[in-house]
Amino acid sequence: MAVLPIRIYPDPVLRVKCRPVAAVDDRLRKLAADMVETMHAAPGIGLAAPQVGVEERLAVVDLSVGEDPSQVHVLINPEIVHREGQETEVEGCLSIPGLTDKVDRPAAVKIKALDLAEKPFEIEAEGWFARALCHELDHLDGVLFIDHLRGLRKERAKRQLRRLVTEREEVTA
Ligand code: K1U
Ligand code: ZN
Repeated sequence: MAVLPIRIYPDPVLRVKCRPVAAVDDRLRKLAADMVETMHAAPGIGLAAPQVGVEERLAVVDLSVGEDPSQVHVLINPEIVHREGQETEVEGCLSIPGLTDKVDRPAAVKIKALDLAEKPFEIEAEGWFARALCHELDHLDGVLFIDHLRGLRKERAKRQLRRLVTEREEVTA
């Protein structure tokens, strides 16, 4: 297994609508394992394939951040089939380090996906689990949490993002 480099905004791969996974083979199983290791190392509660430069519909979520193996979820070709209610919490993104803001998300969701044995399964999630799943599924469509901000929050985030991008350019120059 390996810790992969995480792509950072404004990397164009973060804006791609990812293609469905065609087959669960050794390559995909290794990618999923590497993504779990990368999420734990970050540390984070989720990670989507485009964040490691892969334009395929694969995401991992673990609210225990490596503490409880039973909470590791690998989702292949996931879809939201039901959403309910609304909650607002502050969230961040491993691809936008240094920026957090309040985001409205469904309070509960039902997700359909394939597991690593290519078997369909459903997850019913609420609270932070639902939030993490929605955040990761957004990544698969090239959507970032900043896209959910409106009004003054959006303007403030745009200013902060410009500053973060400039700071990174200075560091990498
Ligand atoms: O996809 C990502 O960028 C990962 C992101 C997921 C996420 C965060 C907050 C709300 C919804 C989804 C993160 O994991 S950011 C780091 C984080 O939230 C965290 C890190 C360590 C312990 C607990 C949380
Ligand atoms: Zn993210």
